[in-house]
Amino acid sequence: MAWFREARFGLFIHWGVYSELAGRYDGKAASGTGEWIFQNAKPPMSKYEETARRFNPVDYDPVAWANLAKEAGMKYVVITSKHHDGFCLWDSALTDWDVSRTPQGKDLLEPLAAACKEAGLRFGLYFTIMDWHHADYAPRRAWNDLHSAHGPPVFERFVPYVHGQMEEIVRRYDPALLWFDGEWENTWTVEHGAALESKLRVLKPSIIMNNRVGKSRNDMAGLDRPDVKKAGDYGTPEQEVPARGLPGVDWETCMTMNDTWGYRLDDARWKPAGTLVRTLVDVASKGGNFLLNVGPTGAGEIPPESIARLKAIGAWMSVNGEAIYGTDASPFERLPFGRATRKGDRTLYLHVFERPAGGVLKIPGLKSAPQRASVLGDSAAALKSKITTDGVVVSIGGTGAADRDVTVIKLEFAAPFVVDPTAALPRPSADGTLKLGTDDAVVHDGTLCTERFPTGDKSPSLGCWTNPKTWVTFDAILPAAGRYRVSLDYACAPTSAGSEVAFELDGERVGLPATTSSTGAWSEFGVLDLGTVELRPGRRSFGLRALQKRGDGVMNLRGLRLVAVP
Ligand code: FHN
Repeated sequence: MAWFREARFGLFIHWGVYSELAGRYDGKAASGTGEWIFQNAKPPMSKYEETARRFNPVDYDPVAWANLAKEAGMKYVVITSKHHDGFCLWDSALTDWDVSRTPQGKDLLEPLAAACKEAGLRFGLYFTIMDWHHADYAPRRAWNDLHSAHGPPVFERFVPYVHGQMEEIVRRYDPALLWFDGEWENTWTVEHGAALESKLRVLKPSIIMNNRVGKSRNDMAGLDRPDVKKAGDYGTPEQEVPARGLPGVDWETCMTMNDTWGYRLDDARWKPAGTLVRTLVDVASKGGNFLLNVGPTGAGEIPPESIARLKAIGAWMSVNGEAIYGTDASPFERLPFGRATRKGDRTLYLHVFERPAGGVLKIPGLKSAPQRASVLGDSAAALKSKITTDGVVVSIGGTGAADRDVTVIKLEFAAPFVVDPTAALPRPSADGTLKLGTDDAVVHDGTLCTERFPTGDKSPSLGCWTNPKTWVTFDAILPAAGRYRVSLDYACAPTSAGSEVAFELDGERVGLPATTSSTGAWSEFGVLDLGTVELRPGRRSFGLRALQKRGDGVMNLRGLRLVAVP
């Protein structure tokens, strides 16, 4: 895993005949992501197959793709050799549902493998188990009209097809990594995964495989399931950064730049480049890799919006890459200004998201004085730092880096640094009030979005709580025992009034569930009383779970407030 851990950042490419459809079928926009169009628009497979005759990537420039990944600071590339529609980007001896049906009839993987090698990038292949095209894949899609004469699918005839195709692509392209997917339907079993994994380990012992070769991921989140033996080499959280990383295992968050993996002409919901830089930093600070996706068009063009973002990330990485590559997770549970990464125990990188007023950065919990402090990109100039009873402070004002998305401060130590990881966890104020805001929240089993009402407001709220399985915790330090009244600062539109939430203390439910009422709108906030709790001193964890969602969302949550009561 050494190169993978060093790399930290890679390019995901979703490309296939669906890219030619660009999210539209029969003159209408289909729902969902571009690469799922066969499942969502449900064309007969015989019609869908015609797309291959139009898939003519005249603008495909694999050298430019590899160079773009390199310029972005990425160290590996993973391309879809075959997605769920079963279409192969290479000329497979085991099917003709492949590049041989396209106007050019050319292998599309080989030139990219060569270009990556030339650019010094590791080459990886995505491969799906689920195959909507194959006659023996089960369950067969009812609108696949090609196999009526074939009789019902026999999955055990499909398994050798997977093995055969894997052998083809591993022997032909010698990939460093295999990115499995589509393993979640019941027909693919733990045993199928284990057999494929061991075969591949013999074929190429150094190959890295993700956990989706077997059945050990938890839901779509990609976390390892405790009840199933671990499969593959690393976990695959998708479209999310696990709140505390995945301690003890290697992992990689894969993410789109807009809302689709495969190209959709109408998807303009691009994340700003600065957000993507912060996500990369967030992932690295939790010890993971970031696999960022592009969906080229059927003609083979990476959308200009993706190119612009990759270049912007690359500009940041060219200055700050040393704070990402080969780093370890942050020693701090929380930092008020951003994130940290480290190299061993003598180098700390502080990723400053919020520049401190007055230019003095406080690092609560850092108990060792650095020998040297500097800003990446301007390492010649040493910054002043000193140790205080609350941690180290570094003067970063006037470093000339104020306008960057994330400024990185490097701290070097003469001896191993010492950290109190929980120093920045919230504590009650002198009047006995403990205010927990969205910055203190840890979101589990899904993602919530951050919204500000009105725009620019200092206290953001957590919204988009459409998945009732998603839940939130707040951790805090209580210096003494006490009795506290608990309430939520929340908003709820009339259509969602009546959602139920439960309050938990250290993982145990406390009191009766509370029911939301309308606060007038998602942008108007009110108070929801959760009752009174007795708290022991020390670290306490407060949880909020949705028991019932009414309408669009559970609530917009701006914070949790505990007020000491006699
Ligand atoms: O269904 C796919 C999806 O199309 C896309 O390929 C992502 C990438 O991780 N994986 C699947 C869902 O988990």
